[in-house]
Amino acid sequence: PKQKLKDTVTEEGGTDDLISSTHEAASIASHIKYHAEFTPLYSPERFELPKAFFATAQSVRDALIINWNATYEYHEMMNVKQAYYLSMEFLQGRALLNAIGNLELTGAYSEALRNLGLNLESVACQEPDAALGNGGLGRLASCFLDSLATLNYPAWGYGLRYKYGIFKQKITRNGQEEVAENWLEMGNPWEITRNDVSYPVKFYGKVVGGSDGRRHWIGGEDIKAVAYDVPIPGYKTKTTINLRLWSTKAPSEDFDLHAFNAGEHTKACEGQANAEKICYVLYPGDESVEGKILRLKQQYTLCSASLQDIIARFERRSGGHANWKDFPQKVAVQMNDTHPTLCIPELMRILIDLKGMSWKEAWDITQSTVAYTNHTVLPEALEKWSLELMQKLLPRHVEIIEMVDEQLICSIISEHGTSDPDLLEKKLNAMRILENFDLPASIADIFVKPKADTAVDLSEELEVPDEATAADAEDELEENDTQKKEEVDQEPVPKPPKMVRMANLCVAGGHAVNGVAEIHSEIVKDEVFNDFYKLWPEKFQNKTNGVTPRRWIRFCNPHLSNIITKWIGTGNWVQDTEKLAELRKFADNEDLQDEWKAAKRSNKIKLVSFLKEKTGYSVSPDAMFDIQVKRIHEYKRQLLNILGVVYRYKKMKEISAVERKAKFVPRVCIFGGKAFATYVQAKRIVKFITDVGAKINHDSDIGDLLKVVFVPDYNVSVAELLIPASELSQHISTAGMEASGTSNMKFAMNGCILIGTLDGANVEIREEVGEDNFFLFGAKAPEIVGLRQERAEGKFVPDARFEEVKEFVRSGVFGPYNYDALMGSLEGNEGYGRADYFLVGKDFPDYIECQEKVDDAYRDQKRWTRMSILNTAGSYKFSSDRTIHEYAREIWNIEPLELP
Ligand code: T68
Repeated sequence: PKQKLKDTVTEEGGTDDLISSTHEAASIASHIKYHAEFTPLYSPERFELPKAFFATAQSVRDALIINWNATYEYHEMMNVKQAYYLSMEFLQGRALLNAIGNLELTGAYSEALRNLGLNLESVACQEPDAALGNGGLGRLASCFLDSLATLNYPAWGYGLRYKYGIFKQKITRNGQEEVAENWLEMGNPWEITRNDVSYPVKFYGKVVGGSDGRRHWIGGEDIKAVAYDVPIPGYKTKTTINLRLWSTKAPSEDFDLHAFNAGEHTKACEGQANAEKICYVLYPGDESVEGKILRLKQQYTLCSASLQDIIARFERRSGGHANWKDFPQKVAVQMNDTHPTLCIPELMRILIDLKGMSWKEAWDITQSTVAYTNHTVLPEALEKWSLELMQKLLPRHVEIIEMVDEQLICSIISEHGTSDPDLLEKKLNAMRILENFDLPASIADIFVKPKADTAVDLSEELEVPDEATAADAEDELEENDTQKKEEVDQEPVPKPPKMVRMANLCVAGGHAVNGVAEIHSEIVKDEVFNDFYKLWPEKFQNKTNGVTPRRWIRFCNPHLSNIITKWIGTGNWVQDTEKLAELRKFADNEDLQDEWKAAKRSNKIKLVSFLKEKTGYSVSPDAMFDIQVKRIHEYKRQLLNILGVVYRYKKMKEISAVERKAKFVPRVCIFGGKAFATYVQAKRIVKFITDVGAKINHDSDIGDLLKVVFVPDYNVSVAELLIPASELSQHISTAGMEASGTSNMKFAMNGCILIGTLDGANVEIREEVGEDNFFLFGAKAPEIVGLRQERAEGKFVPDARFEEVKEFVRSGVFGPYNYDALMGSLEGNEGYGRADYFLVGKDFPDYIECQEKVDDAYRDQKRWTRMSILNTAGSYKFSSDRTIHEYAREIWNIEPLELP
């Protein structure tokens, strides 16, 4: 019989919560060998690591497929309500260790590979990260899938199968350089191509009225979306849900054989190339018109293919007698940010034009089905599309959006009345979906004295767009651009372009709107969408983010996990994180403290060799590991961190070696993160950090007292190594600007202490771990507007230490690079724009004083370890299981369904 010794600590500090039987390992080994031979992707001669990874992954996939099929069949049979998470991004990372961990087969695989002369960890390292996302938003989607499966919810994810995910970041003497990463080059063992699941998707063309009274959209460009399924296993459950990713192709009849045979090879392949390029890259640069069109095509492909698939499933499960009123009782669609907003007009279009429903019926169904999550309050990040562009690409959707806009106008009027036309106009301008768009005639009439600029041009409003094709749409848009530029030369006041505000459409079209942390959801209600909140208070909710404790502690930090299991007395904190709170009672226990420190140290030692390999820098595991890893963005204030480091360095240089040792705690300051390729200021920050590192790390006066390391190509796998090894982590955004943050949760879970502002989920983390166990500094969200105002009025007097540090940077100590633009952005310097919009100067003194408190706390290792334990204990709330339960109950209205 199989002997499973659960929750056993292995010699190495163990990866196993399950020791396999010899029999199980032998059967896995032969399965791996089978795949190496009969599902070959490599030459037969050698069984080397890349091939071993593939064969191992294929053997795991077989197990996943069995569970995937069983789950699918059961859901199909039970016909329960299902949730669909639509996201342009899924940042999955590697799948192998996660899958075998969830299947409780880590021990067995480890032994099987050992018997084949290999080591599980080295095999796992062969897998490229699936990096189909930019950052927090994409990673959140992946954590949600893990929780949905683990909690047995009937749910699927829908996304796009980008050929190139996020770029690979190279750090050179110029700072960041981007290189395309072809993650599919060696094949993807986890995906299942569904050649039988594809849907037509069209663009451009025209809309005509049919004899049946319906509107018909005749497409100008047709492609098809093909399904690729990625099985998502739950932890210790059979439930295996699906992530369905769409890839785009031209319909097969699109290949022009005649042209090809006539020697016009490029022309013959044009259709194929055009269709395939839609799924080429994650977030294509959208500064050009072509880039914008491509991004909108991506968004529409996701929405259209997913909805066609969802509807086909609904119809099939209804056994050919679809009762459309039941649709919202069977389907919930969650839009991850505004990127899938087109779901709203697309569902309306399908219901009205194809299923023959009335506007009212279709609207009720759509509203009860879709919901929207907001992830940002930065005004420049709220998505808007040019109406002109959208009208060319999606003419029928624009008609529908105009109707929704009209309907919204009516709601606004009934809320505010017409007695105060100025107020009404203000509300309409702020809330309408269509921006810079005249009022429809019927509505303009209600203004007692219609103003000249709100007078109606009916012809423009109701005009049916001309037929357009892909090629002339692009030409025309560019022509219009030039025309506009010429017009600008003559006309003093150009008309602002008409835009579609996607967030407003989401709020109007969905039944729920949620923020991702309490403070963020309050800002959503009180500021960004305040007018909507007053109109529909019942729609607004909070769903504080969470992270999966499987990937983010159990599998990435087995050593600490085993200690936790031992002290709590059970391993089921991995599913029920509330149990972590029981660690509180042992926070001062010396034995636990010793074990805790040993785990941290072993993780630090692992990181030391990784850093050496990736950067060439040697760092001491005795120093405090202080980490800031996240996308490089001015509001996240990596600049505040590095200026703090520079200040520390300057102070170190001003005193004797003996004083230096007494005054400063040795630190390794680690940075990581990618800057958007066209974000110039963010790239300067990367360059600055690497220059500071190059100087300090070679300064023999300083030695191990201070090191600065920029880890290149930060991604999910790198995070899995960094987070368990960190002791202090920085979450220092300007208050009110970080919606939530999720790495803060991962760090706290792994016993890392946070230094941060009262922003995003920091607020709730601090509440849970306790004020004494969080290093708080900085201005509070409600003060920010006033502080910016003060600056603008020239009333802000910067602290002398801030002036000193900037001066030091400008003096050239960090090399020949010209830092004027970077330092200038922190001053009222006109040439550099926003005059310290992110308030680095304001928070600097408080920040460096807080960092001194960090040093003091670290000197007392007992105190520090206690703080560390209390961070893990207090992190129980931040499991994505909790978040998913809340979405399921309060937005989707779905129930778990466990396989019998
Ligand atoms: C992040 N947003 C928030 N956006 O910044 C972060 N945006 O506070 C939050 O924790 C996280 O979402 C999850 O809620 C993003 O990551 C993007 O990546 C993004 C991508 C494309 C367009 C706009």
